[in-house]
Amino acid sequence: MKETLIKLFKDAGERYISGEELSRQLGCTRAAIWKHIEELRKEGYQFEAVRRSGYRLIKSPDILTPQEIQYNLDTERIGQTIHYFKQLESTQIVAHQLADQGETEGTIVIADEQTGGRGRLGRVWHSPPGTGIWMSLILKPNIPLKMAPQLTLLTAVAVARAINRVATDLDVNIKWPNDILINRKKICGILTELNAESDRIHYLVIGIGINVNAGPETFPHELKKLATSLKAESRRSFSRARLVREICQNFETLYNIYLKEGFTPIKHLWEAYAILIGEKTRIRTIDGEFSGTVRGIDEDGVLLLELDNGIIKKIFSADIPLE
Ligand code: BT5
Repeated sequence: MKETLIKLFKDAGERYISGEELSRQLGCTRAAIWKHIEELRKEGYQFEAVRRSGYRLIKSPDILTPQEIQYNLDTERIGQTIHYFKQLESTQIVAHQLADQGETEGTIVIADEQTGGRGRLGRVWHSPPGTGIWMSLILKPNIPLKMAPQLTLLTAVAVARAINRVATDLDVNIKWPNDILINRKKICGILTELNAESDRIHYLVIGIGINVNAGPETFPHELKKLATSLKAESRRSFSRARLVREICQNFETLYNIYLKEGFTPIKHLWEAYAILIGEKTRIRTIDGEFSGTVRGIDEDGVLLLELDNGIIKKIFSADIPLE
């Protein structure tokens, strides 16, 4: 009911909708409509009520409820089911539980705040309330296990393109394998986790964390130099729901291309956003530290580092510090 009400108001734009029209469209009494409008007001929706004309929606809150994200969402699978929580330990945990119970591909778990947001290797992901996007996407691709890291790169391209759609003036970069940067500071991190058996992937959970409306002063001390947000870079606020919608749409487009044509077209798109290519760097891996020049990625999405002795070393997983 609330969803339909919001859709009616959004579709009406500036136009007032009379109580009579609302009760006819929704098939309930005017008293019931009034009750729903009061509930929406409590969620932060602002209505203007004018005698004889009716109501119109003048402002929607910056919230991540399914009704906000799914308004005009043009996808077949991605984001068609959304589980929204005000607070969670980590959206990854809930997405794994749902996937274990057979939840369908494209389902999203999203939270306004995470109390135990996680990065790779048990690192902490700072996820305060009200300003960021903390979401996990369930996928069930029929691909060999070793291809799974390609989906991290695909996700990075989808997020970079989505950011470009809402903030056309910002220069977005991808740092292999899982960081999105603006002005060489981290705005988004991606965490790909999977459940697989021998070479069969049961499902993947792709976690996406984006700093959207956080003021730069709100980052903890250790992140101040490393992290940024869309607001800090552009001095304006963004609708988080719209950005999630853009991510869903861009992701679905790229994912369909990937499933049909493989990684090559995604690789080309990825390269257009990549930083560090041609730069000299030091890379930390579990086998030790290597220094050399980044030459790009291969057809599998593996990083190619030209060592100082000219040998090309394949890097499957690593951290690349930014100097
Ligand atoms: C990542 O790990 O970058 C993956 C982050 C994934 C977060 C999402 S949020 C939704 C979903 N649910 C979760 O629990 N997680 C996923 P990694 O490459 O290991 O980077 C972690 C490092 O990034 C930390 O050690 C910090 O240095 C830095 N960091 C932590 N919080 C940050 C933030 N909000 N913005 C920028 N950098 C941050």
